[in-house]
Amino acid sequence: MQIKHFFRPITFIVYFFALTLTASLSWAQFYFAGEDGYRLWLKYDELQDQTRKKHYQKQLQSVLVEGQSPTSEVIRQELSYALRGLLGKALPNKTSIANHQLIVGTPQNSSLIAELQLAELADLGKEGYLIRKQKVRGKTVTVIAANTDIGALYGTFHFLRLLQTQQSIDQVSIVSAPKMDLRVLNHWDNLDRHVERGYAGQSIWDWHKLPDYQEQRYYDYARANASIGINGTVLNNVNADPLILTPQYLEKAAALADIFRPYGIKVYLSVKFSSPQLIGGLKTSDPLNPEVQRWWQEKAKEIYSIIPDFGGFLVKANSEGQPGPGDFGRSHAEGANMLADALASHGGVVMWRAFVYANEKNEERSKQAYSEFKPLDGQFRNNVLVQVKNGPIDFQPREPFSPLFGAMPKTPLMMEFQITLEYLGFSTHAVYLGTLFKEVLDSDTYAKGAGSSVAKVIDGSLFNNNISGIAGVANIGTDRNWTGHIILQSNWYVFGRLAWDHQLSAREIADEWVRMTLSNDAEVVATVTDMMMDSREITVNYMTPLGLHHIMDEGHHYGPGPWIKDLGRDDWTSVYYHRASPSGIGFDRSPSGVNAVEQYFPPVRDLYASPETIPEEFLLWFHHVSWDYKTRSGRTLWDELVHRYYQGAADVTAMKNTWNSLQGKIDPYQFRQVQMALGIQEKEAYWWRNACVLYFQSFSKKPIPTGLEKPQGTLEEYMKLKFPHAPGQGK
Ligand code: BDP
Repeated sequence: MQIKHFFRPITFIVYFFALTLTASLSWAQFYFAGEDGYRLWLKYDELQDQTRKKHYQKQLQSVLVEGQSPTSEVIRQELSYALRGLLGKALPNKTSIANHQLIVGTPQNSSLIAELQLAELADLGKEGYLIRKQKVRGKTVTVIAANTDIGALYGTFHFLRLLQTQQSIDQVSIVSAPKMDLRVLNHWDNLDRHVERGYAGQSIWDWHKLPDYQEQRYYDYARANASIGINGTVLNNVNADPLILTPQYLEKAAALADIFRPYGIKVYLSVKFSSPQLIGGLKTSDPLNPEVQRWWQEKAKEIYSIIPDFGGFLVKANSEGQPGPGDFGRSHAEGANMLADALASHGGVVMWRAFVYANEKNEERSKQAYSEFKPLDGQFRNNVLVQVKNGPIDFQPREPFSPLFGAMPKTPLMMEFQITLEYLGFSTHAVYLGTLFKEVLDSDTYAKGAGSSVAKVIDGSLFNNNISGIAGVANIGTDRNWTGHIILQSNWYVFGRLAWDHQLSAREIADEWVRMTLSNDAEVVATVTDMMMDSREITVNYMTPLGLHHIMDEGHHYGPGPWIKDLGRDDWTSVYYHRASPSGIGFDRSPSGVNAVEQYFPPVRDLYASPETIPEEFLLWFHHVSWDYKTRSGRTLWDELVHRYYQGAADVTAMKNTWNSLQGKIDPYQFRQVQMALGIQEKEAYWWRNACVLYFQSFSKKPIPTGLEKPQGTLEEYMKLKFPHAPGQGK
């Protein structure tokens, strides 16, 4: 574990000269040492509250971690590292059993825990744990017990979280098990280390130096994931390079799998459907061709011979130019099943993506995934999960939930969220996604009547599926702070926490994260948590209020581009989605238009069908309304739209000021990083506001509502801006 960036003599010399020569330079520009963000939420700095620290010290004078497995060793290391940090002193190495105050283990590796005959363990599965005060041989101790070493590791991290967030451990009694089986990060990382839609540096996988060079970062990545219950990682981009399946790269993937195994993390790979042709020398990749099937079976055998616990494949097929079974006249089910058969005997799964749309289909884009996949329900092998993006288009700042959730009862549907902020400001906009994730997970599909939430669909409880899962497109890169922005570390964090337990609230997770990452100071916690809770709605307001969507600039998706038109495909343009005209704005997906609402169950379908009953945040997603349409605030649509854009931008200024009020209460280096990013976010929020309002005004021909300043700049100026080297572009 690397702790801080160290004082370097050269920095000192440069600083000294700078200071003497330039009297006007402010101290605040330089930080010799400070929290650079590398340690994420696992900082374990010494507790400042002395009473609490002493209290913990008394209860943790001696710790026993049972077991000899690599995972037990990880638990031992983490506990000793964390307690040394938090409590400010090393634990004694050995004490007699009678003196232990914390015992971690399983009935298999600990006779002390076996003796307790903990009945609750029966319901906790392979990953659950319990933490509680318990009499052991006549003495009350804290016990962290699980059925497996991995469960004990998760329990340990939970226990440490209690200390990090300064909760009482006097009467601790916790029983916890994950609600979903597969809790997976999807890295859109290419083998040349470019990260598609990545805004935090390069890929953390140094493929060139693997398998021999094993970076410290790989271990810290595993620790961070284990601490929030993430148990799988797809190493490479869904737009997959077929080379990933060659022996050269499999050996590298195996090295990572070896590092991750003690942390309970399985490795998965994205595969290109045409691999049999591209690297196997076959003439076809037709899933019904026996030679193709044999090729995949041999490939699976080869993978499992070096990665015995390999998780399986993630597949993007017949989507955005990727090859797939459709190229051979076969269905998605036939393609997925062929791969599933190759993996089944080894225990692997296929995560088959439902993100498909094709120009030739002549069907409105938002409807296509449903039309293509719903008829296949019941045709997939039982080790296939269909991975569905949260909304029917593409990770927009706000989308209604995808109508596929609830529509395929016989198929385990896996959620795909995007943690990286491709459409919400890259890595310079502070947008906490906890509220977005919760909004989707809590949406009621009504598939089996009221109470059929999306969360219940994907955790498998609504339809009793045999397996369940959730994926998040990672926002991780080589930036020292991992995610390009301190606040955006919280999105990795909240994804893991909700994957474990979707009933937690976005606020309590934000609160936890702030305490562990920034400070336990009451003012910091309250202020930053509030800021985070509001942040996504603010971004929706300055980017895509009232149900607008897909109006960003083309290709790189950076900044506003409502004017984008005339691309290779209509459904890549902005004008296709907002349909602004002199008479009004919005996409008529109601029964009088393309009727996308028919894909939802009643009463959602009926609610969405009319502008009068639809929740206003989806108004322009489903309806084309006139500029004079009366919104619920009493304002006309035009006035409301402009107000929202203005409100969003003004709220970023307010957020920046709020952050500034915390100076001195947060580590200066962390503070400054966020402060600088907020400065960029503010500029860009006004850019979005001005560009969009001016553009839509060219249709509405209406004045800026009284009381609001005129937008700065001209539409022409905004339209001329070009960013050929914006980061994260697809290749
Ligand atoms: C889009 C991204 C593109 C991805 C695609 C996908 O712009 O880079 O390849 O999603 O999910 O949003 O496959």
